[in-house]
Parts: sequence; C-alpha cells; structure tokens
Amino acid sequence: MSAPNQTLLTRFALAASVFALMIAAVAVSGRGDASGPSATAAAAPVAISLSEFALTPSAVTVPKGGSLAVTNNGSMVHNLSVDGTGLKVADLAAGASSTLDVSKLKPGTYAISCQIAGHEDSGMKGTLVVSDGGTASATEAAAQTEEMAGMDHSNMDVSTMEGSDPEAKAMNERMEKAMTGGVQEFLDYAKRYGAGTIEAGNEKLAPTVLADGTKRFDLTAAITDWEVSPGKVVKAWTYNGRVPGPWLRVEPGDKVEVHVTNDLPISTDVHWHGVSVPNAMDGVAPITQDYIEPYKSFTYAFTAPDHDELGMYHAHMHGQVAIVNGLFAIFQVGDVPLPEGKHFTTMDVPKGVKVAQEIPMVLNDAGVIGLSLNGKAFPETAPIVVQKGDWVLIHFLNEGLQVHPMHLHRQPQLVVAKDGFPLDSPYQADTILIAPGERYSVLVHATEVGTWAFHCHIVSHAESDEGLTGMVTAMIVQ
Ligand SMILES: [Cu+2]
Repeated sequence: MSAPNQTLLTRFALAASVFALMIAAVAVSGRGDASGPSATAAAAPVAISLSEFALTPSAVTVPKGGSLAVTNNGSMVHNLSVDGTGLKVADLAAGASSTLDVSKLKPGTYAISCQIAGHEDSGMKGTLVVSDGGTASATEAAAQTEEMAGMDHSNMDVSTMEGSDPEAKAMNERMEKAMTGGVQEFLDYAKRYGAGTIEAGNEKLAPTVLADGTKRFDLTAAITDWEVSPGKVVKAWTYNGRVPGPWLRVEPGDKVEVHVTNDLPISTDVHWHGVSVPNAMDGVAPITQDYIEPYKSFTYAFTAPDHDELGMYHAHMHGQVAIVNGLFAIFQVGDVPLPEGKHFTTMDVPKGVKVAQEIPMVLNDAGVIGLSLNGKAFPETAPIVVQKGDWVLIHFLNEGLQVHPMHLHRQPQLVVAKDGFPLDSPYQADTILIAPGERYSVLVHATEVGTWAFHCHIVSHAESDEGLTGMVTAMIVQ
C-alpha cells in the first residue's frame, strides 16, 4: 500500500476512535438496573427509528406485554409492520411518531419491515424479539428512546463502559474493522474509477447536430438497475440508464432539442431547473404541457440563453419520488466564469487560470438512491484525484430533500458562483451549505499533497455504526 493510503487509514482509524468517544459523550447515562425500583414500573415503549433505508436498531427486543415507540426520522413516508401478525403502524410522515402495541404477541422472533413498496428490499427490515423475561426497566427504555432521538445512525450504548471492558473492546474492534474495511473498499473503488471500469453518472452526451445547427439530445426515462454501493443494486429511475443522467452542455445562443422518451410506468415531464426557457418548455405538466405518458415522447425545443447558466434537469411530476429515485442531471450553458487575476484571503487566482478538472457533485439523500454523491454512496463514491498545484472547479447541485454542508479538509473552497450566477465578491469557505435546488460552484487550489476527506458534515450522513457511509469521498492530491 502506498503512503497516502496508509495516511488515510490512520486518519480514519483515528476518526473511528473520535466517533466512539463522541458517542460515549452524548449517549445518555446509565443502562437500566433491572433490580432497581424502576424495574417494577410499567414497561415504557421500546424505541425504533425509521429512515432511508433502515430500521434502527434493526434487531429490537420488547418484553412480553410491551410496545414499540416508532419514529420516522427519515425524509419519506414510512410504516412498520410485524410480518404475518396483522400488527402495523399506519403510514408515518417524516418526523411523525406512533406507538405499536405488540402485547398480544407470544415470546418469539418476528420479522419486521416497512411495507411501502421497495423499502423492505432497500434495507428497511429487521427482527423483533418478544422476550419472556419480564418487563425491561423504564430507565432502559427511556435511555434507548433518548439515544435514538440524538443518534440517527447509532444503536451503540457505551456510556457505562470503560475502555478495559471486554464488551467495549469487542465493540471497538468491530467498529475499527468496519471502518478500515470500508476505507480499503473505497481505495479499491478509487483504482477502478481511475481505470474507467465503473459505470458513473454525469456522462457528457455529445449532441447530434442537425442541418440548421440545432443540437439534439435523446433521453430515455426508465427504471433500470443501478449500483449505489458495493452489492446494493436498486431499481433506479434513470435518464439513459445512469444516475445522474447525461450532463448536457451547450453554448449560449445554441438552438437545442431534447427528445424525451418515457419508458417509465407513470407519466413524466422534464423541468429545466435554473435554465432560461420559454414557458411552454418549462416542463411542468399539466400546466405548461401535457403529461408524457408511458411509451410516449416529447421534444423540448428552445434557444439557449445568451449568457452562461448552470442548471439541472429533472422530472417535475411526482418529483418527490421520481427525482430522489434518480431522475436528475445537469444542463449547462457555456461555462461558469472565474475571477481571474484576483486576490482573496489566502488564494490568488492567476490571470488565464487553467482548470485541470471540472467536477460535478450532485447530492441526494432519499429514494432508492439515498445518501449519495453523484448517485453513489461510500465506499463506491468517486474520489477527486488531482496533481499538486491543480485548480479544480467543483459544482455542487442538490437534488435531495435536505440541506448538506459539504466540507473539504485543508484546501479552502473559493465560492465563485451561486446557482450559476458569478458572484461579485467570491469568498473562501471550508464548508458550503447547499439546500435543495441550489447550486454552488467552487474553485479549489490543490496545494497540499495527501488524501483529504471530503464529506457532508451532517455526520449521520457520513458515518454509521458500520463505518463511513453515504456522502463521503476524498480529494487525493498527488
Ligand atoms: Cu448531508
């Protein structure tokens, strides 16, 4: 293994221990003492959290006669069913809670799942153990509930452990192993990206140029298999089979045609988000056009604006499902202008600055794709590999349901444009908050050799009990 890899491993092993400490600090104190006075109190509901796409904890134990406190901590509607028993919590909106009485269940093990189509297959399944051993203490249940509320992705409780406890040692060993394994997988994927053997999104699609100079693109919307992370293949909603779909790029003033064929089972449309198009081409069925019904086509035709724009395109119809499941991509007119020959806090952008790489980072957090960068979740996220001294232009585009503060270690990001509009006063930052629908363009000067973590700083979007996850990648400066 090369030196940068070792550095990365060391760094992430360190991150693992910091994470463990953090959990120790925030987890509520005290496991219930079954012999204490609270043991005789009525059993409090045992907490379980629903999110995209997991039940946390995935194995939950409820004493005989007890109940489950079910909270939807995700961003989509979820429910919870005890399979084969008829017991079910009705659909819960994001943030909603409900109690599921399972007192009629005999001691034993039951399968539990979210019954919204596709959610069980995507990971929202687990087991419910109804235990025989009397009621759990109210303290324990309350502790679990509080822990769940504070720790989106964790069911660890190490608050009463010492580093010398065998249980703590075993847990730490598991965590380090998961963390190290994930990092190694990421580095293996980095090599495969380098070799071009991974099917990635944002593929630049060359137009067909018609006799009158019109640039014509063909898109097909369909449900296709898409590998989000190693071994996790989902039924994604895609343009031309990839997530994100093709990166369409034209010049100011170009005549453009985009021929869209709908192979989805439902009607669709295509909205050109942040792109100046005539009203009839805005892609909001049934207001500005008719639905593009299954197996039908529609041609969007417009003249690109006379100035640079950085937009996106996505389904507007049922966007809450269609977009987050993968129907999103970039539409760019011209370039994002750069502040050449200007001095900033610690950066000097030279005149005629040459951008070595222009890299889009399309964010998503929901649907079958889930927490992801360019349709991929760690460890299958593509690293940004650059040479020392390179200038890199990165476009963040948020197609998800939540805000994401994107943090690049060590190298500052110079924000040069918001939603494709060049800023009068570009500014440096190390963390850029991108809300749904927003685009930020940042210029990075890769001056420091090393493997630098690059991730969403909502830490539960980047870490889980299984190690790094979701919205994590790295900038590798060689
Ligand atoms: Cu995030």
